[in-house]
Amino acid sequence: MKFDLLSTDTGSKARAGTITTDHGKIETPIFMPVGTVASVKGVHQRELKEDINPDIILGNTYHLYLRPQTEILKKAGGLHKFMNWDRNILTDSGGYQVYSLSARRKIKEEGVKFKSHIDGSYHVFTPENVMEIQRTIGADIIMAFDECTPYPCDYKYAKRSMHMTHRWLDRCVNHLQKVDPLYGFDQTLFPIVQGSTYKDLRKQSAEYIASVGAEGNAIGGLSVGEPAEEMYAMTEVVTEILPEDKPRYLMGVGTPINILENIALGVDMFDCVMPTRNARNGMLFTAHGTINIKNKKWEDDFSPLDEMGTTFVDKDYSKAYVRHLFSVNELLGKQIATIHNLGFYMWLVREARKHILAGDFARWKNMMVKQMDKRL
Ligand code: PRF
Repeated sequence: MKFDLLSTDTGSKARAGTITTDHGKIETPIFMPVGTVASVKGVHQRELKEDINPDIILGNTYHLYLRPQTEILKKAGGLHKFMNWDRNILTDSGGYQVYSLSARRKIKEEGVKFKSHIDGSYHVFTPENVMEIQRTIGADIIMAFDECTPYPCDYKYAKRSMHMTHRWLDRCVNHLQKVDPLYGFDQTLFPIVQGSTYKDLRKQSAEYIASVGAEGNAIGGLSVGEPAEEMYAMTEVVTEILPEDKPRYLMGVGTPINILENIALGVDMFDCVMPTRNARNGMLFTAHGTINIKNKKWEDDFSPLDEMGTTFVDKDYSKAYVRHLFSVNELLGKQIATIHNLGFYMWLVREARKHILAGDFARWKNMMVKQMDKRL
């Protein structure tokens, strides 16, 4: 994997760059649509590629390990082939899903024993077997096994957990040194900074992660319920320390405003279920604020879904029509809303990139943040 830093904004720490992997180029800043179980919910791969056009999508180790199971993905020749997606894929390590989804879990130095949220069966994740599972899934970028601490989290726990995440990282690195990629293309490990909402721990964690010298680095443990200002403060501490010449990925963030604010702090990569999940509940993101399309006020509004939108659904369908689809619970409503929201998120990060390259990102960002902070 290669990262070319093309430009840093003058009025902020925002960066524009290009990541190159064996599955192509990723233009940063980037938003990665979430395809948890080998599907970006509600969107066909053809629409995803042609209409939304992301350079990379995300899959989840926790979910894919439970279903269809690693064995099936191995037989398929990896996730790219299984789901017919020939661009980049990143898999999260399960270090977050285990804590947020599993029915029960026990965290020890060796690893995490957890109970499946699907059938109640027991499983163990260790840094070593999570590397093996991700190797078999076959993503281009794989994540270290970590513990994402909850919010709030007391200092003592946060510190102990952070040190364990660092030791787990060493085990991930050691394991990967002993094996080769399975499918003939490179897989790149990203370590994850933790440290809860404590500046000194964040600093210590970022220094440790930086010392490992990975090809890219991630920031975890944020967007777990803390106030946005606290999240930004932590991002700022960490991006000051992580190497400039490697991409930085802020995990599970966030709202369109969160994304722009974190780009301004030097983050290059994002993922979040928000555009897809909220779409299925009728929440549409636009450059002028959010819309609840289920609202009666759209009943006879025959204007395009989003006049400024960049995908075909924005022009082809009216607000009244999409509101109708939601009120009669038609699948198509959710599909249209998903394409709209993902199209909007992609537009937002591409526009951010243009403004970074043009040198006026900070001014544009402040204008957009004001403009998007509305309910229509
Ligand atoms: N760790 C991992 N995945 C994650 C997170 C984390 O801390 C977060 C935190 N918002 C989202 N996804 N492994």
